Amino acid sequence: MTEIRIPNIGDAENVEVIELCVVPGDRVGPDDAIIVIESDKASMEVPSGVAGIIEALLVAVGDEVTEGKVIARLQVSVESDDAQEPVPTQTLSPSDAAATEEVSETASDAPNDTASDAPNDTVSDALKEVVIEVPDIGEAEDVVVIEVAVRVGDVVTLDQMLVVVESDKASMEIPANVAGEITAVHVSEGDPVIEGARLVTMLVAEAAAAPGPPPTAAPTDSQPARENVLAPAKPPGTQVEVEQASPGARIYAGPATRRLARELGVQLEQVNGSGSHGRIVKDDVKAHVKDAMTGGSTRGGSGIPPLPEIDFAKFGPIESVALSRIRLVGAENLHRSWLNVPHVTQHDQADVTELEEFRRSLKSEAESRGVKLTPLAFIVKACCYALKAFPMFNASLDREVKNTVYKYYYNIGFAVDTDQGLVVPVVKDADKKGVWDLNGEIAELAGKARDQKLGLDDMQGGTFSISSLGAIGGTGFTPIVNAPEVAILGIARLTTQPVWNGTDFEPRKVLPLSLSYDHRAINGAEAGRFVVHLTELLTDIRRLSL
Ligand code: CAO
Repeated sequence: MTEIRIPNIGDAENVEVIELCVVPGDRVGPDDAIIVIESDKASMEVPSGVAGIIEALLVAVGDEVTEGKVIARLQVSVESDDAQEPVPTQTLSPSDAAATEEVSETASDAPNDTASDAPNDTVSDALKEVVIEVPDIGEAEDVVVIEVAVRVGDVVTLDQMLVVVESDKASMEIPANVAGEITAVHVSEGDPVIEGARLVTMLVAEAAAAPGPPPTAAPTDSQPARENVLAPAKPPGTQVEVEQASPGARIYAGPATRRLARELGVQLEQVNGSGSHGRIVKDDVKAHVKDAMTGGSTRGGSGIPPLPEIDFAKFGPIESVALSRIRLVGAENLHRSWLNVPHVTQHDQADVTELEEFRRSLKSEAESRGVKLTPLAFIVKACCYALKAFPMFNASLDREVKNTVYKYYYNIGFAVDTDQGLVVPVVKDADKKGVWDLNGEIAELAGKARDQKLGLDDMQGGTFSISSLGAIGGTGFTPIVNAPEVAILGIARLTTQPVWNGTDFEPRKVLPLSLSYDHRAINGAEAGRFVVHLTELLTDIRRLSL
């Protein structure tokens, strides 16, 4: 067994985990990503380093990590040629020494580079030329320039991206660590580079060229500071997966994905990312190409006219508040589902008079157990019965929409409204649990959700979802299917209504149900039968014991 640790991530500290790419039991190769971390500038995949089987994942989404942190334990595949101690395959690392060299004290000390066309005679005493070099790139091999973002004559600001280089493992954005004018560009796209290679020469104001904030990896006593080295404002070389700036959009994609996109001539701006934060993975690039080849039959979303940009402040006072991470992720999931799944909602009402009487009769027992017994636990139980009777509701369509994948486990997700947004924890093997256990687990998961303590495992593996607005109100709504599940049950508020029993109107407790389903997987008649069956189960809960 071996441990996978966060490799050298330069000077970045407390970098957030934004994605878990594996679960315990997964078999991984040395290059397979285990997690994705993200600093304020970029995101990066942390690869396994060795082949094996993931035994335990020791971090969760949202955790903050620094170099050396153990993120997973791995059972090394003894039969694998790759079995070895993990090596930090992420080799682009920030330089301890800065990558900017001041090359001239005065105009006469112009850089000895034929590419330089710096007009030396215009260099005043107050100006200096500095060369931006490739920083320490660790053991990275085959590093090439993949983008040159500036031209001679450009005036760049501090932190403006100059050049992007890429190795076989990562891409790295090299920013200007000082403001100034580009007087020479020494590289072109496709050029191989090594540490210290000159990228651009800049003319900068002497004051600006003076060492700024100290390098974040400060030189030690045994490694005295080079006096002619400019301290980078932000250390160039923080291993990054480049967020290419394009108008209005940030693109998250790993080097391998970017390479694939380049090979296939795909513009990443046009690709829908299916990963967290809209991160684009290789499959998205392939799906995009497939879409283009087939006329866009497999995925939706393209060609939708954008909403107009409106300056709301023209009409009155406004405030712009950033969406929480949970809302951002939720918005992404809901939008994806809404665009990909043809939704239909089937409405019905269940007479839950007896169920409610039974639930009330358990009130004192619930109190003695220290719990509140709500209708939801009974509904979860009834759903499991209905799902077993109608397996296509406990299924998913495969990505190609060629097969229905039936699941013979019954994991019921339920929407929880939290301060940060909507989350959907999952009650595992709900069909094997009694109402008390279901009630307890729902309360526990809802509590964890509100305290933001849910782990990834708490939210994975759902086969069917329930969204209950019963405690809030309403007579019905259209929940959005939690794809790749194919159906979701919405619960509105139960009310007492006069129901005709053949001779009289009788007061009955009526629970509104709204089942949204993926019409590709389920037809209307099936949905109607499912809901009728569910209402029968809820109306006569003795059936739940059959
Ligand atoms: N009709 C009438 N009353 C209901 C009811 C219904 N359908 N469902 C629950 N209630 C009652 C409960 O019995 C409880 O009453 P008492 O306090 O008198 O015992 C009260 O409403 C509060 O219930 P609860 O919310 O604490 O518990 P729950 O099991 O019903 O629901 C949970 C738990 C987590 C689903 C809920 O708290 C929640 O977060 N709901 C919001 C889900 C949501 O946002 N959905 C929308 C998703 S789409 O944007």
